[in-house]
Amino acid sequence: MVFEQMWRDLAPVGRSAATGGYHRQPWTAVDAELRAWFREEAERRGLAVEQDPLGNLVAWWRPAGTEGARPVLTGSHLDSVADGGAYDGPLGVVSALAAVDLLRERGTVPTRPVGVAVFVEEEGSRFGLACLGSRLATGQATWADVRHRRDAAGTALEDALAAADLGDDPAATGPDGLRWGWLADVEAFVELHVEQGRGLVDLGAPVGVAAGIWPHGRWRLDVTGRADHAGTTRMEDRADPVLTFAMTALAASKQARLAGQRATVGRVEVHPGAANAVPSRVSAWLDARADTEEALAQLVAGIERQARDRAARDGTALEVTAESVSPRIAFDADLAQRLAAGHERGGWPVLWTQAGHDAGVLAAAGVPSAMLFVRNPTGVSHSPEEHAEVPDCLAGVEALADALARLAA
Ligand code: HGY
Ligand code: MN
Ligand code: MN
Ligand code: MN
Repeated sequence: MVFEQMWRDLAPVGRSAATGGYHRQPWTAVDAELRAWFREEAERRGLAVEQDPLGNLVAWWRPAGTEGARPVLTGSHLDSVADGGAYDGPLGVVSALAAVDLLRERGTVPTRPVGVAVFVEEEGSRFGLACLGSRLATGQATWADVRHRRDAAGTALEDALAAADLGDDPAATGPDGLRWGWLADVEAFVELHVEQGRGLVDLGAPVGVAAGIWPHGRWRLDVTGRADHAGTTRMEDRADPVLTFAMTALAASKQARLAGQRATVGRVEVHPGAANAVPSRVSAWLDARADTEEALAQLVAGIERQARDRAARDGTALEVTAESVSPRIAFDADLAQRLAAGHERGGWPVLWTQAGHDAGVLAAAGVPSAMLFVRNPTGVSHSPEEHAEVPDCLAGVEALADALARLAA
């Protein structure tokens, strides 16, 4: 079956032999391979591929007579977190292409153009800003805001992009050049995604519909202390930023747990990184999520307060920088209802998610957006363990095809 064939073709791209996880960072050789795969699949189907200067892609199915009609958009992303799973992102892209196939098999001819989109750097795994591609496409970030961002190796985004040689210069297109003016005319965007928790397992449903996304964001914590000898420096004479960091990570976990919210420190850099030296600086990334914007602000402020108290005790200096913040998103209720109700088995459950998505960014820009989730048996995501069973994936393709048929008819 075509779905499984596409899945097999993608499987080795960016896969670590050691862990089975994926390393699919934007503007790398692996990214070029993913991009080529998508182009080939689109062209095989006679879809016209457009690429913006950042590398966002849209493959268009434009049957005769759809000129001038408001388009319907689907798709997702192909990038991954470091050592991520196979499904987060690619499932939405593969399912979108499979849904086009299914509509054609059924003889459904849409009366609107149908676009399959691939947004770049959704995870923000390279340059720190989640949903970079869709933020730029919708004007929620500008090229001037982001061009000087650096990855872990110190490469600036503008240089990474130039090296990727996508054939277009984002700087030359001007501050608004990346904006997709036509997005304002989109009838609906439906992103299919693997579920990243156990909501559908608990509900016993293969497919669900997203009600909305919790507000969430990333904050960079830079703690500066004083480098010194690990042996000769008395414990009371140190200014050790690792202590400030460690107590902050504990405080973050405790505060989030008590409040029923989420706080994670998934990335830490200790400088200069010598086992026998008191470190000079720690950079840590706090990911925090909460059910309301007020609760999120309170959570982050509470963590910051404890970090500052601790820094004062340790003789270190703390700097907090917001790297990316996403507001609470309630998806178009009407659209969600139509997606949920439109199934012969009596409808799909509707559920909230704590994970960010390009659909959230498009929704924030005023594009009527919705999401379909496919059951994940263990709920594990952002990990090589992430999984979805083929029958559930096929149910997802069907649900997406049904949604597209209704929206584009
Ligand atoms: O990090 C997230 O929420 C998402 O999976 N991009
Ligand atoms: Mn993800
Ligand atoms: Mn994703
Ligand atoms: Mn020595």
